[in-house]
Amino acid sequence: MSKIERAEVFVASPGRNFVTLRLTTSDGVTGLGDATLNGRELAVASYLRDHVVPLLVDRDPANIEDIWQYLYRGAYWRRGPVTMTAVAAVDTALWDIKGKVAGLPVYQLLGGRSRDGVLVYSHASGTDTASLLDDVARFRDLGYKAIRAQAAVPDAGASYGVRKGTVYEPAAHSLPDEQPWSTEAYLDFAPTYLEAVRDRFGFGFHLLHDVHHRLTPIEAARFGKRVEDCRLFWMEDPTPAENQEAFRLIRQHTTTPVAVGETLSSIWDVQHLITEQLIDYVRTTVVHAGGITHLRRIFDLAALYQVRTGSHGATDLSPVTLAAAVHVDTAVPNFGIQEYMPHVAETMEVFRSEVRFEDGMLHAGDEPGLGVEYDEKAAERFPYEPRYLPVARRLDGSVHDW
Ligand code: GCO
Ligand code: MG
Repeated sequence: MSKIERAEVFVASPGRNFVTLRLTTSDGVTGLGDATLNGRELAVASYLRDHVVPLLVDRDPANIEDIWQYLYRGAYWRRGPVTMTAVAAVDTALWDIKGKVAGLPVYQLLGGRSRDGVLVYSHASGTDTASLLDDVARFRDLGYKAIRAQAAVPDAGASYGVRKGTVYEPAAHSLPDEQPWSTEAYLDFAPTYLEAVRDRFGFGFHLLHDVHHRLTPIEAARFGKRVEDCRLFWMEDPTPAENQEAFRLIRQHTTTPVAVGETLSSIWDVQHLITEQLIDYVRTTVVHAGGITHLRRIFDLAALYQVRTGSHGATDLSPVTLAAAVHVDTAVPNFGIQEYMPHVAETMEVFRSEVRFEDGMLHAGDEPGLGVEYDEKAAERFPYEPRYLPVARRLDGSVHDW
C-alpha cells in the first residue's frame, strides 16, 4: 500500500501571497493543494502544519473520501473558511495524486468531458466610464466572450474592483486601506456605466457586474430592476449572504440573475439559496469550499435546482485552484461560467500550469492529475509579506461591507 510520506506547507509571495500544500507518497508521487485565504494566510498555514500534517502521515492517499470525512468530522469544530481551506488543500492534493497514479487528468476521474472548453469572464475596470469602455474594448480584442465591468464611483473614492496598474486587491500596504463608500452615489452611477457598455458594444457578449456585498436586499432589488435592460449575465453578491433568506426579497422584484458564494465554505452555507432557487449561479470554489470532493457535492445539489456553477477565480486563488476548478468545470453537467484573471509573470514562474486560454475559453490540458508543478526554489525568491484586504467606511466614518 502506498502511504502519504511527507506533507510540506509553502508560504511565498510571487506577485501576491500564496499558501501551498505538497503531499508526497511512499512511491514518490506528489500532489498539490492551494491553501490561500487572502489576508489570513498564516492561519491556514498553521492549521495545516500544526494540526493536519501530523494526521496525514502514513495514511493511504487513495482514500480521498475517508480522509475528507476524518478531517471534517474529526475536528469537531465544523465549517468556516480556515478549516474548509485547510481541508480543501489536502483534498485537492489527493485528487492530483490519484490522477497521476491512474495516468489520467482529474476531469476524467470526475466522469470525463462534458464540454470542449470552459467559458470564462475577466475583469474590465475604469476610473470613470470612458476608461472602463476602453478596457472593455481591450478584453473584447483579447477574445473574451464574457466581461465583468466595474468603475470607480464619483465621490466614493476607491470603489471595489477597479485595478490600479497591475495591482488588484489588496493594495500594497501592510495595513488595510480604508476606502470611502456611498450607496447612494453607487446606485446613481453604476447603472449608467453598464448601459454605456451595452450602448457602445451591443449584446453580442456576456456582461457581468459584482456588487460585492454592498447593498441591502431592497437596494439590491432596486438595482437589479434598474439594470434589467442591460441583460446582465449576473449581478454578483448583491447583499451579504449570512442570511440566505434575504435573497427572497431580491427575487420578488427582479429578473436580473443572481450569483453568490465566493466567501461561503460549505454546502450548508448555500443550502437554502440553492434549494429555494434564490440564486442562479453558485460561486463556491475548490480552495474555500472543502476541495474537489465537497465542491462536487455542492454542484450536484445545485444541478437538481437548475442552479449553475460560476466558480470564484480572482488572482488570490493560486494556479492550483484555477487548474482544479477548470477540471471540475470540464466535467460537471451544470457548469455556467468560470472567473479568470490571468496571474502575473512572477506567479507563473513558481506555478507551472497546463491550463491554457484560447478564444474566450480555458482548457485543462491532458497531463495526469491537475497539471500544475510547484517550483520551491523559485518560490524562495519571493518571501511572504503580510497584506490585508481593504476595509470600507461610509461617508460618516462607520464600517460598511467591503
Ligand atoms: C471576485 C471577488 C474578488 C474578491 C477577492 C477577495 O469576484 O473576484 O469579489 O475580487 O474580492 O477574491 O480576496
Ligand atoms: Mg466577487
